[in-house]
Amino acid sequence: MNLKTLTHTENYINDEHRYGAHNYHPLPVVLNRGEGIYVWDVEGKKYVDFLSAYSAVNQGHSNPKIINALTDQAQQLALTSRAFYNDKFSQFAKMATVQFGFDMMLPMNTGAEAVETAIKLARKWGYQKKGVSENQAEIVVCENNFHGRTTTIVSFSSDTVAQNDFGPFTPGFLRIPYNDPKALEKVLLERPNIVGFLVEPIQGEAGVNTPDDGYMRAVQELCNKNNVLFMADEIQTGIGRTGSLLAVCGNCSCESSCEQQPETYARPDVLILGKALGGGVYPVSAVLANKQIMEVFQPGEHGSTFGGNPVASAVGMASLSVIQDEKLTQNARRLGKIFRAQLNAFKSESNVLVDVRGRGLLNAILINDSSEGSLAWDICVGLKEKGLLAKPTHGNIIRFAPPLLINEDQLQSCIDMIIDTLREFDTIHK
Ligand code: IF1
Repeated sequence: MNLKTLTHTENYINDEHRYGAHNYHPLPVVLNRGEGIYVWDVEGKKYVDFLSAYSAVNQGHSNPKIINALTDQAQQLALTSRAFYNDKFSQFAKMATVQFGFDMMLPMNTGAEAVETAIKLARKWGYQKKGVSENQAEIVVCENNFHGRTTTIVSFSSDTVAQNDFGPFTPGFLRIPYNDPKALEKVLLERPNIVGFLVEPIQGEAGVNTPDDGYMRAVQELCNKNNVLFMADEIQTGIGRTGSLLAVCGNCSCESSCEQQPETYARPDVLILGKALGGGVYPVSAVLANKQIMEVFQPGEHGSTFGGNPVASAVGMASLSVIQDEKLTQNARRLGKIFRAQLNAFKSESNVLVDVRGRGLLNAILINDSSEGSLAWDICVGLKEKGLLAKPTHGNIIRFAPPLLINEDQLQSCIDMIIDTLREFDTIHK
């Protein structure tokens, strides 16, 4: 029996391995405190969080205004279900619909629940408004999509790891290549029962796959022309992350979606939000649409115990206010340009760094290794030792997504840590 005293970290990891399901492979760090862009581990070491819980912590860890909204509301009235009205949901719905430019909002909790809501909305709209025959509705999605992990959502995944052994799968979905308006035009012309096109403005899990500037605008025009709902999944890209309030806005960094950039501005029929709508403290998601679409939902046809609860609504309002009041969208746009410029400059002298991509503070680097290789993981372990937490997606891609309130000096020290670490691996991989 090895009597070596285990560290706090090892004890927690061993317990999680023993008692927790093994559905993740976390980086070997055990966190117990978060504030702003920083998190601390159980050994007292401080890190910059460069993942932001997959863009759910845009406003920073334990943002004081959001924590106050959470605790004040929790002490007042936490949960009623929507069997009764409460005094916060209507205010949240009003704030969000005005800010994003839609008539109505249906509140849910997780992103996957909001995506499932959008799928049901599009199908019901298709039967009741478009006249599609019963059970014949089809929804188009993209190769390499990620929209959540329910059995219906993984039914249309192109990722075998996300799909394996979870069948039988939900029918009624078609996959086309991403960033390919011609492929969308073709399928819309060929298939009359299509009711919706579900797409991420930037594909996060696929490795921050950033499409051509005009893609979203082309999608909107094709969907309008063919009476199909354009459904934008902004769960990861929304709420300021890409340097616009919504990534579908393209190059605009205004505080609400607008028509300032007519050539690239795009407006979905159905907007799906999540993650940072909950300010990093509470699961809050939502589907927004205009009345002639949302009205197909009648009482008792869809819902959720926690959807639109007073705490979620208070947190949702605070989360949106912080983005606006602290100009985090504009900060993401400005600092993202600095990040990509410096990483791209380093690319020319590195044999490890192959590509840099992203928009705002949703960025990723492609590492010179196969997607089955361990180099990206090893680089993330190296970054952890330097005090920066990031994690690979799909093997050879590392996503970098700090909280949007990071300042230029903090970003510069993170860029230096990243380049120094890549240089160390450049030496090894000469
Ligand atoms: C995991 C990444 C994965 C999302 C988009 C819906 C959802 C997500 C565009 C569902 C969730 C999370 C899930 C988490 C890791 C992370 C993720 F892309 F962000 F990195 F998996 F692909 N639409 N993304 O990104 O929202 O139900 O999770 O609230 O499952 O490992 P959720």
